[in-house]
Amino acid sequence: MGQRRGIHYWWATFCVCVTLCCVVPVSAQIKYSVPEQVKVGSIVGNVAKDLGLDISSLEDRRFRIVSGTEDSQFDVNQNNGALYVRKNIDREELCESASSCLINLKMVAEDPMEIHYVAVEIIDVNDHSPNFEEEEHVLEIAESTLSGQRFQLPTARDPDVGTNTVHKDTGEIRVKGEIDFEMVDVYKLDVHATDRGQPPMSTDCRVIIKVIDENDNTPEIEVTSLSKMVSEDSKPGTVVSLISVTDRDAGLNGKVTCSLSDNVPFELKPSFQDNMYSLVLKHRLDRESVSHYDLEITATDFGQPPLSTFKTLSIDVSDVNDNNPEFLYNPVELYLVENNVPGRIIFSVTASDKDLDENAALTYHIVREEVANTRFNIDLL
Ligand SMILES: [Ca+2]
Ligand SMILES: [Ca+2]
Ligand SMILES: [Ca+2]
Ligand SMILES: [Ca+2]
Repeated sequence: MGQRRGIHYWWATFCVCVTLCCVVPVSAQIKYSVPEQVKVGSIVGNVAKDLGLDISSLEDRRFRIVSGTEDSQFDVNQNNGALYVRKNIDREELCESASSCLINLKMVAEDPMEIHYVAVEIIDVNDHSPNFEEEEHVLEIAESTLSGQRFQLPTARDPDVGTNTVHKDTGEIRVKGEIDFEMVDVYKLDVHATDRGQPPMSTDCRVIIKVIDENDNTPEIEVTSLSKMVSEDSKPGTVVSLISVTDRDAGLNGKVTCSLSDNVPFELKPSFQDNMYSLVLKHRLDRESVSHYDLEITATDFGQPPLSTFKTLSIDVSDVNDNNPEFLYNPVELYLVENNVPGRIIFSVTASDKDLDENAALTYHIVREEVANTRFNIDLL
């Protein structure tokens, strides 16, 4: 039993000795900060002094940085213990978009061996301006777009961090008034993206907003000339009216076709000029049949859905003396009793005329009397 306790004691002592022999002093971490792009050779801090090392023995103890590659941004001066910038520091290259950029350095001194960890925080400098994905951005919006509607702009990126960059979610264009293709069909804006660095940096992006036409205008009919009175003996082909149609929309939305009401002796003929029509007589007229026409002209665009407008032209047919008077009874045969006193009305005849006004005003004459020495006279009643 006593021998067994002795073995345990020996083993415990051995373990403690081994552990103590492997212990290397490790200091609490020291942290420096340095801005990126600082001049090569700049002193970050006196690391030997801050670690409490004897500066005169640094060279003998081969005090050095052991972490990282040979390409390290930092080195230590063994003569004075200063940690200095060995090559240009680019925070964006080292840490990309990380908000905090920390470089950990492992430093050793030999005889006796000491290990120290030093952290260097790289402070961002506003050395990049925001950059748009494209120099020119084309945006197409319908002219019916309501005020307040938002459109995302191309993203501007800035590799810096914090206030030196731009927020990736910002950059919207908001409609703040009425969009009317017929007033303005294209807007050209220069959008300015600025970071909040000191000093701020900015860049521009040309934004071209193309307004897409919609069929929001009905065609308009303008009567440039009109003969309100057309003689009934006018020849077919006689121009009665000139009409122009317009539509403020573009493309098919502004292309217009014109039509005329059916069953009328008129027709619309397109002119050699765009959107001009002549209203011409198609057949001969007869005032005695139809003395007045209300012609309805319809102008319709090719939009989807199409829009139409209407106009009514009133045309009177003027009379021409193209009808002979006609007696109500012809011939008339009558019997007359003898011994009539002069002036006595013995008979009345009636004739009518389908024409109008003077063309229908009748006078009566006796044109032939076979009995000699006229005994009859005819007067208007
Ligand atoms: Ca930067
Ligand atoms: Ca920036
Ligand atoms: Ca339109
Ligand atoms: Ca239209």
